Parts: sequence; structure tokens; C-alpha cells
Amino acid sequence: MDDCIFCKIVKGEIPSNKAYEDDKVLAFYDLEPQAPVHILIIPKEHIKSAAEITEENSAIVAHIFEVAAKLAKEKQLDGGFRIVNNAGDDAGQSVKHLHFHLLGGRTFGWPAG
Ligand code: DGP
Repeated sequence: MDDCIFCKIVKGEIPSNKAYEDDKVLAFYDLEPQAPVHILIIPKEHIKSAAEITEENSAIVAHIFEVAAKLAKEKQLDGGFRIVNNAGDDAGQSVKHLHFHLLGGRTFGWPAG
């Protein structure tokens, strides 16, 4: 996707502060952190949102959660952490490339906003 910010980050056309990378996913620090640890985990493949997850591409979501658990351990989020996915305009998804927020280092209220 030519006009997708996160595709440009994957291609290295926009710089990011990387936390993890492999052939399928990239994790990088959010520009507007909402917690002491705020990492975005994205598939390298362009998938618009969680609404586009199907039987064919759902394995990437499992892989993203494996990476989240690994990062949470690495960042010593032993007390807990939150994984957030905003899907679509009503949920406030501002970047239309599937991403999961890994948030930690503070406590969180519930229900969310
Ligand atoms: P969401 O609202 O769920 O679509 O979250 C998008 C997040 O992406 C938001 O927390 C800010 C972050 N973000 C947007 N553009 C950039 C960027 O160019 N670099 C980085 N590191 N984060 C970005």
C-alpha cells in the first residue's frame, strides 16, 4: 500500500525505533506513548484491520501474540500488560494497517474509554 504509513515504516522509508523484527512482523515504539512501555506490533503484510482477519491470514495474529509475550518478558512487565487493537473508525483506529498496542509499566482502568 503506497500511502500507508506503517507499510513505509516496514520498508524503512519512515524511521522507527524498533523493538523486534522478523520476516513476518515488526514491533516499534509508538510516537505518542500512552504508558512507560508502548510498542506497536504489526504484520509486514498490509492487512487493513482486525475486520479483515480470515482463516487464510489469522496465523499472523497468533504470531503477533507470541511476539507480544516475548517483548513483555524482555521489558519486565511482570505485573501485567495490556494488548489493544482498535478496529475501524468507531474504535478510533487512526492508521489503517492492522496493529496491536502492547502497553505496560503502569496500571490500567477498565472498562476502557
Ligand atoms: P490507532 O489509534 O490504534 O490507529 O493507533 C495508531 C498509533 O500509531 C498511535 O498511537 C500513534 C502511532 N503512530 C502513528 N504514526 C506513527 C509513526 O509514524 N511512527 C510511530 N512510531 N508511531 C506512529
